[in-house]
Amino acid sequence: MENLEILKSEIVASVNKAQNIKELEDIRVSVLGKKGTITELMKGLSALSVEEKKEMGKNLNILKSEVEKVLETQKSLLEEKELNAKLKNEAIDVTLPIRPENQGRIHPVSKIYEEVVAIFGEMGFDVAEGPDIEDQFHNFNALNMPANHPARQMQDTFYIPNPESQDFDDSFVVRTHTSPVQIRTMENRKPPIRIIAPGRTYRSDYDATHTPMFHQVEGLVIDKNITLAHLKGCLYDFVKAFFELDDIPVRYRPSYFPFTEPSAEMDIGCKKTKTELKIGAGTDWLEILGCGMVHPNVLKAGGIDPNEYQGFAFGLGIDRLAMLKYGIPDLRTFFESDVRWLKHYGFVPLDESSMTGGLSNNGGIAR
Ligand code: 2NM
Repeated sequence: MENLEILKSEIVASVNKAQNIKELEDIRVSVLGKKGTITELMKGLSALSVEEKKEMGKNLNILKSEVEKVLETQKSLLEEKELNAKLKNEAIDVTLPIRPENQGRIHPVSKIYEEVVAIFGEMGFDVAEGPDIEDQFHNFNALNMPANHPARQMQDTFYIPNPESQDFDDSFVVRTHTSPVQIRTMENRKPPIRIIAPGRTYRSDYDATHTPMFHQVEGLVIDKNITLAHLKGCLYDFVKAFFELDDIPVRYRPSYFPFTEPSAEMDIGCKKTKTELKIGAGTDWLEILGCGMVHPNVLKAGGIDPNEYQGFAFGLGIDRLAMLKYGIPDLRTFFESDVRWLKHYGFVPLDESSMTGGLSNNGGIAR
């Protein structure tokens, strides 16, 4: 019994002296392992008389559980010590500047998106959003595109089956434009309405200037007595701000969209040479966006009385604008996630786009 007390104090002393988990584990094995001190003593029990066996067995069990407890306590102590050391060792000072060569870049699409939002935001437009997956009412019917309209044909639109209906008219689509957001806005808000709807859009098309997913910004203004003059003034201010020019030649060509009447395409003046495109001067024209006065049928579909309210709308492709503004020749490279490409065409983060702080900064590309 006395020997066991001495043994216990020896073990406890060595356990408390252990400096790390490895040392502690060695001690555990030397005491409780297959050939450990306590294990050996337990093996020796069989040689004892029944009375001695009972007494000694009980004491050994008590010793064993006491030793286990001490080992456990010391283990969690050492683990905490090691964790704290590791945390101290691996601490990261998040306030330090990062190495420039490792700094991430803002994608040109994000940059244009921010610029367009900044410009129209300044003019008092709200940003509206809607789902990428739409029903055909919001994507087509409400936009004055009846069931047999060419743009509804299979080759342009990605359809998604409706699990609850076999009827093709009930199938969903991934939106082919952001116009359904305008319809949802008309349904949910009362005029005056002044919104832009930026976001992803999808069409089955793939070449150097078309990708199946692309980005659009569409705008919608609805109020009493809105005319084509409001449209022209608004879009003129936009292109001046966007191309960072005090003046820029613009022209409108008559066009057709099912959702506007009249409809037009807006061109800006430019000079095209074999190697360069100079915007804002010259005798050439560059198509920038589509626009028009919202068709009465569209207003009606959105729950707005066309006899009381009028509106104008416009739509532009963000990807196309990015290609133009930054001279990027192939749209497909936008979505290849190549970090070398992003390093070349991307923008330094935190160079925020604002009307007062400069839209694109440094004339554009960060190097
Ligand atoms: C364009 C061109 C012209 C347009 C119309 C509407 C709505 F929903 F208000 F009728 N949203 N977007 C529109 C008009 C879009 O994109 C080239």
